[in-house]
Amino acid sequence: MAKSILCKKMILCVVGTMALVAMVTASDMNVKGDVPDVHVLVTRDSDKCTRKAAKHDILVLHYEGFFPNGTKFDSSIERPGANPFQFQLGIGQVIQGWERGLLDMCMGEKRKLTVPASLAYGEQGSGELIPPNTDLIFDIDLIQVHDGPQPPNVFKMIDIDSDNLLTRDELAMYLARQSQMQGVPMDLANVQNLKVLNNIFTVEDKDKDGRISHEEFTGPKHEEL
Ligand SMILES: [Ca+2]
Ligand SMILES: [Ca+2]
Repeated sequence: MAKSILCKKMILCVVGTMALVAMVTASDMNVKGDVPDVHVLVTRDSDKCTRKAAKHDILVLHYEGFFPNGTKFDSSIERPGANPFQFQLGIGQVIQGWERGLLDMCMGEKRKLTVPASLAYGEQGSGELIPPNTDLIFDIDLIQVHDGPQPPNVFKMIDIDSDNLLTRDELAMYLARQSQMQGVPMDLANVQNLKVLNNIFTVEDKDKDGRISHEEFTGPKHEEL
């Protein structure tokens, strides 16, 4: 369940490498206080902070998720085997609230994240488990942090003409290539990809000029152009 529950939106999870992540600037990384829109409370300091979680690191952690009324809806500890949850930070594998709220966290540290619905599952919710427009609270126990692989520069892969702007056509072609590689039948891919395309433009084209600039793009793009 961890994977599906933590996918930002099902529609985006389908896209894999097109995962959208928040580019958190250095000024957002004041994790002892409030990261914008995610409230971060350090509930246990690390004894010896040998490593802090950074973008593209693999994080191994235990978590418990609660609704604002205190009802627990998910727990990595209570699952059979109690295996910790593992994912790569900064590539859209988890909700935005985690992407932002776990940055700079030390191995051995515990945090309580209060995530507004907009940085969790938003207006859509997630399946039958998370109702629409639900704020979520997570207790996180960060067990380990490792180096993760450098993700592909998705911006470059989409920007065929290298003008540092993504058009709808470029994104449509990219999504079609992805579907083709995954063997999705073309009819199905066309329908799915149109939804994904619209969704991505709604989120990413912040100035609504019909193109996604390098600055606007929040997926893997590396910092260099
Ligand atoms: Ca372009
Ligand atoms: Ca734009």
